[in-house]
Amino acid sequence: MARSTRSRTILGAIASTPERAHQLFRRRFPVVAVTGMTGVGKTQLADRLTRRGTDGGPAEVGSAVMERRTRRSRRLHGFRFLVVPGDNAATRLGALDEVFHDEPVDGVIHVVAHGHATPRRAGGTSGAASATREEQLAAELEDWTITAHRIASMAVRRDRPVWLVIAVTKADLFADDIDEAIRYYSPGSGTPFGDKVDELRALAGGARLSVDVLPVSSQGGSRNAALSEKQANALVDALATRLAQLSGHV
Ligand SMILES: Nc1nc2c(ncn2[C@@H]2O[C@H](COP(=O)(O)OP(=O)(O)O)[C@@H](O)[C@H]2O)c(=O)[nH]1
Ligand SMILES: [Mg+2]
Repeated sequence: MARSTRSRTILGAIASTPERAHQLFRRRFPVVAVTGMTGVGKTQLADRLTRRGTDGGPAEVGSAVMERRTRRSRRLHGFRFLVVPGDNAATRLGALDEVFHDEPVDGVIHVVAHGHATPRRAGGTSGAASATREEQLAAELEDWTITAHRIASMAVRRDRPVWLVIAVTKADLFADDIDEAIRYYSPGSGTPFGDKVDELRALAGGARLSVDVLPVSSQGGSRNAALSEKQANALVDALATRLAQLSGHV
């Protein structure tokens, strides 16, 4: 009797505050936006972090809709990843609004590939698309400029700090230059990208925004790969560990 009264009370409380219950459920795991231009490797990285197998064959590069992935771990130490479409379509602007304004995320993984983004063919054309590494680096910078502004405006509105991890992926493609790649994306490096990171930190305020730059690779171990599967796994694990630290899981 007492028990049924209590459960009715709890159910009643939940029913009378459906919004709160929804929020509690939604906020169980930290929410992480995954940003970056098309072809840098956002989807594969989110799949790796959530331990989804890449189901054979090359996946469709680029996506017009937000992709949602959940990393489940023991004791609620999971994450929800929202992969923002990289193409500059109307859907992207809506997705950016959603993660940085409407329901601001806890942290951001901005994915870059040191100029190794897989070019997406323009609609209606055939044959492989091509772009030089310089063009790809310039495109990454332009994409970062847009996202950095969104992160800055979110950070200044927040009452608690926001974290940013710049994930330099496809490290298997520049395994001998990983240090150089990390430097290129780092604050205080004096590179075009580093200068933009410095601007973001100045705008957001250093205490409101933490910035990490970490190498990662979603692939490795294949024939001729410069990174072994073990090395690639270690990079993914190191990234996951850092995300857990930033989210107060450990
Ligand atoms: N060599 C290499 N290729 C990768 C890596 N991650 C993704 N790719 C490839 O890059 C292309 C784009 O990856 P995808 O995750 O779809 O990029 P997105 O458009 O940012 O979501 C695909 O052909 C992937 O197979 C990586 O770590 N190393
Ligand atoms: Mg994708």
